[in-house]
Amino acid sequence: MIDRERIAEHNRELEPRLVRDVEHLATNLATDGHADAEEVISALVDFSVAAPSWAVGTGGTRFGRFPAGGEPRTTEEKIDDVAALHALTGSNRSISLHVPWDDPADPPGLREHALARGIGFDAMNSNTFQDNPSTTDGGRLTYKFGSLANTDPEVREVAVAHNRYVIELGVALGSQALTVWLADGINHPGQADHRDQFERVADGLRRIHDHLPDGWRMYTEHKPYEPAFYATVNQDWGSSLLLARAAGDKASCLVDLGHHLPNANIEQIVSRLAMAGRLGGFHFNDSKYGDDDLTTGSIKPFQLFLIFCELIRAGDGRLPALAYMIDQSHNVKDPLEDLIQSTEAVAIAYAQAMLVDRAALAAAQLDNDAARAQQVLQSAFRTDVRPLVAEARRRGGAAIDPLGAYRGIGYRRTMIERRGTGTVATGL
Ligand code: RM4
Ligand code: MN
Ligand code: MN
Repeated sequence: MIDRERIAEHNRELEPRLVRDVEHLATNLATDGHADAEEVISALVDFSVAAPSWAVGTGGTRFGRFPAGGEPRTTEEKIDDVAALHALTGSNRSISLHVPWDDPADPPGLREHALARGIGFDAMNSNTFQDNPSTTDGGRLTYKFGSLANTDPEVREVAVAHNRYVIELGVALGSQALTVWLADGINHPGQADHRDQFERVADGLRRIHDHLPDGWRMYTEHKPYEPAFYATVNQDWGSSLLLARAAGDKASCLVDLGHHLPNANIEQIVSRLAMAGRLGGFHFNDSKYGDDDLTTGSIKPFQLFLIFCELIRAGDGRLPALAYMIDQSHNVKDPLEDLIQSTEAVAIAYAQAMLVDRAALAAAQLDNDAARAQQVLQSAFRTDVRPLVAEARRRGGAAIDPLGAYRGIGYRRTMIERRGTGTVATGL
């Protein structure tokens, strides 16, 4: 655990400058008719984005893996890393598990372990894209040709049963949602029938949905390609919407920012799904070409800002209560450093979107005044909101400069001493 006192110590030096920056920015915002600085800060204090258990370890590519060292060896240690992250950012209150990469032998014990560190369980993820030694065997029962879309009813049964198992595990942990991302699809034209595959998946999702307890949500996550390179069953937001509708009332769509064909207008997709009442949540990351899983906001920060504008529009001025999570894979950065930067990027986009003068924008839109509309958006996007984000962290007892504090405290060094250099924390 990262000692709060170490963080406070680190903050002391940076406080005078922060006080000046916040004052200056607050005065300017008030003069320019933007949202009140206090309003933004308090929204940020409340905000949290979940960390995925698979992102606290180094991800590999198909060409290799270069571990950071000190990676968590168990799900407990993954929780410890998220608790360290949360201590620094104040905005990562929960962890999202991936089963069977995480398959705790003692769920109540794990729940207590997390609770003691102030960490909760976000959506559960079910993995049916790899054979699972306890259910499929890579022989007769295998996900090689799909899970819920498989032509073999026995394999479909095993996939449904796995998802139901993940729900039950989630109940024991205090989670309230299941995210289903399927690798099911077609690699070669003619290999399978598009419609039959879709109908089998819809049927499987309905059966999984039937198993959801009250108060639970289920998210369908689309992705255009990989590992199926010709067609995936849940290919795009339209397919995802159809599948969520077929599954049932508790199902909605999850938008992973990397799961779109190049140049897709993701903010418009967000708007459409919200309008259809089926926007469920996000997997934040960034990409240049495909599902690159890069640091959120590192490539297209304007897109991230526009997405948050749509969210605030959907929530009529507030951020809707959806499932917000980071989904990344880091192969050259220290995973925790990347998560710190991603969390900050999400908070920045949120703060900037809050600064949009929505009344002025609506008026410009009514007048067909494109130049004025752009000015309104840019005036929010180009505001350096980092002091507000840092102030929110400070008020929550977290670090003014989380990356500096992380390095200063030497968390990675300590973990390498404790856990060694040869550990692998992720199946990616
Ligand atoms: C997929 C997708 C899922 C994630 C897996 C590990 O590409 O993004 O959300 O669970 O990767
Ligand atoms: Mn994802
Ligand atoms: Mn992905």
